Amino acid sequence: MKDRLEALRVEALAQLQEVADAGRLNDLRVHYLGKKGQLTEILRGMGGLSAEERPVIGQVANDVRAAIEAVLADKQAAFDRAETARRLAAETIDVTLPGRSVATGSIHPLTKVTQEIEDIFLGMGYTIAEGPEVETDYFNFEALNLPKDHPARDMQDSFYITDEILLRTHTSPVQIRAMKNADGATPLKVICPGRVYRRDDDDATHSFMFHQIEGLVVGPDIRMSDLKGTLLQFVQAMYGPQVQIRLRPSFFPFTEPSAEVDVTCTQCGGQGCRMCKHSGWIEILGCGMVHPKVLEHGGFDPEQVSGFAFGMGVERIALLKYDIDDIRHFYNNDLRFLGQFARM
Ligand code: 2NL
Repeated sequence: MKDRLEALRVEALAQLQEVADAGRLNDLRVHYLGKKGQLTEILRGMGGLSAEERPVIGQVANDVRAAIEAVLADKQAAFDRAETARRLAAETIDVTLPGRSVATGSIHPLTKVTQEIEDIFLGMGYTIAEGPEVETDYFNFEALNLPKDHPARDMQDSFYITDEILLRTHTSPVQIRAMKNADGATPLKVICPGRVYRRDDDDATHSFMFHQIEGLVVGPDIRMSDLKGTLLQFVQAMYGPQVQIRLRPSFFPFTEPSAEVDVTCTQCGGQGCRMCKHSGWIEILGCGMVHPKVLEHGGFDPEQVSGFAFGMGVERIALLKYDIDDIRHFYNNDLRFLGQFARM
């Protein structure tokens, strides 16, 4: 039995020397040391040994097992090292390569301009109010003193959903709601940004949907001079301290008196150029003193308080600010256009 064990040791070590890969190494491990392996096979005969022989043979079997295990472990370690080296070579990472940059979006120019206008009025103590884009005839027209036969109320000019419900044509209804919510408390200072809708054929300067920002102040002794000073503050914050304004008489059903406001041309400074059609002035908004009937609809007594209001088109302000020639650029979502407003 001892001879068989020694023969097994010689054979096993010889075979292990030849092993060239980890798979074959494992096969040999099973073949010699496994549960049904050669060593176990020989040791089955231990039962037939005498009490003196048994510890001697047991010692030899342990030596043989230890010798085979030692070579197995050496070989395994060598294969592991080789595998690690192979992977290190194959999986080399060049940490000096620049990273992949993540494509970032940018804020839409209309959003930027809206936020800029909001910030200017927030700085003057105004709050921001928003309201529904689907409105009733009452809030969109009636409360604003637009008579039943006014052209804006025509099916041709507004998007009606029913006889009484339509897409708002301006953000003024939000201001009516703001007045009602104030419940007679003054001063009320609010601006209302949002989308508005008018039935128009789209062209370079018109769109069926556009953005408006309206402002409203109500309080005791609010005057035209307050309106003019506020608008001067606004345009100088928006376009620079050198910009001047002028008011021209105009008409809106919801204000009396009413005016249109021009700024000195943002392009030429008032000298005259293509943009201001050589007049030196550019119209940017409409305004006026809130009509007494509109104050009443808002829950205020026109004998006790007065107010001013103004409204501007965000697209128009943005066209002028960035010298853009066609309003449709704002809606096409062409990244070559939008990308120009990244971090500007
Ligand atoms: C324009 C002119 C304007 C108003 C809007 C207004 C709102 C209330 C009462 C009185 Cl609740 N007025 N809004 C007043 C004057 C002009 O907009 O050309 N917008 C683009």
